[in-house]
Amino acid sequence: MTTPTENATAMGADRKGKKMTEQMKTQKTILRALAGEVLPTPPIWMMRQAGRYLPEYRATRAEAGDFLKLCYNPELAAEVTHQPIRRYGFDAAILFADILLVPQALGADLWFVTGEGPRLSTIQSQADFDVLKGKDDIHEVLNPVYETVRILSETLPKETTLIGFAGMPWTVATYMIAGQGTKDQGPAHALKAENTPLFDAVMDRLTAATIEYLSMQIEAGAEVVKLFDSWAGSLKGEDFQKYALEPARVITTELKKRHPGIPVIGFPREAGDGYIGFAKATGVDCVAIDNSVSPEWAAANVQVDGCVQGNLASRHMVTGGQDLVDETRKVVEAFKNGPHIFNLGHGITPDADPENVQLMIDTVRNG
Ligand code: 1CP
Repeated sequence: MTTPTENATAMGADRKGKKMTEQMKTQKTILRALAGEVLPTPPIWMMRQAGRYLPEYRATRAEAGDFLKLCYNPELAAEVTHQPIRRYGFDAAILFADILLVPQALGADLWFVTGEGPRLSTIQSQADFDVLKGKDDIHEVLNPVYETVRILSETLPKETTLIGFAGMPWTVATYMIAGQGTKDQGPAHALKAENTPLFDAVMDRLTAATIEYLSMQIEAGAEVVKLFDSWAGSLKGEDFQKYALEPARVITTELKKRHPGIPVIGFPREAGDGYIGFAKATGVDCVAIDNSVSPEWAAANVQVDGCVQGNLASRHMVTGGQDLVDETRKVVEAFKNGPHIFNLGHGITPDADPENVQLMIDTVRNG
């Protein structure tokens, strides 16, 4: 028996009944899903697909010296971006870089402590911010990233979509204010409450820098951009509107003005009810969903407005087995009547088994 979706696709129409053009049919699958097409098999990629769970990544990172040197070495950064494509044939490659390169380009000190994570100089006062304000040319530091994008746009397989990305102002600000990752983003919430003008100035500086950074990635060849707001979930009520939704709207609007047609994926992680209406309010083409909400809920409340991405729990990449297969099928099933890009709900962790990734892909593609 064919589903209504398969029927519609077979008849050459998308779910809104529009006739599909030849060009649409030959486009890359990720771009088709982002344009609102319902595909019989969802395209798939995985957050942090280039990373420590892969032995070939660990080898290239060792060759580069350390993580930051890898980010700023275009040949090696392109190599690790290719690795999961070569191994698994994902439908998209995500530029290898980090959201914390932007603070560094703005003049913050940045280093990584092995086994612990990122460390940065902090912003506690106007004087700390003024040091950064003096640094206007972010591209000086970020040029190697654009070079990585150029290499990738020339060397990726023709069916693979190249995704650029940046951290969203709130998420990046949480690291810049605290000087490290925090469980509850306490220092950023404190600065927001105690010195709102300074906090707002940091957010505005980051919003402007993010637009310039993503714009350069697009010019260099990124075909889609993703906005990572990993800590959006700790913004409640009006704060969510002001510091998650509004920056996403401003950044998306400006990018689309400069680069008409560029698809944007928004990821306000753990937004809960904040996911509802997010695409309409911001203009993003796709909302990435974490696994704190069920795929059935997301289909009913978010996918009604367009493409969604997600949302298998990343722990299945560690635990594997029948559970992985069952849960993968559930995600595919829940989203099958609308545009969907299969992904995890958050990044794959370093303790994941590469064979489980293959099992997930086989399940998505072969049922
Ligand atoms: O030791 C190592 O090799 C470093 C591990 C690592 C990797 C592989 C870090 C440090 N960053 C990255 C790459 C990375 N980071 C990518 C590349 C592309 C891919 O997905 O394959 C991307 C998109 C990111 C984005 C990123 N960095 C986010 C947003 C997404 C998310 O996971 O929520 C965040 C919050 C960061 C900060 C960061 N960078 C690295 C670490 C360990 C962290 C998190 C620190 C914390 O837990 O607070």
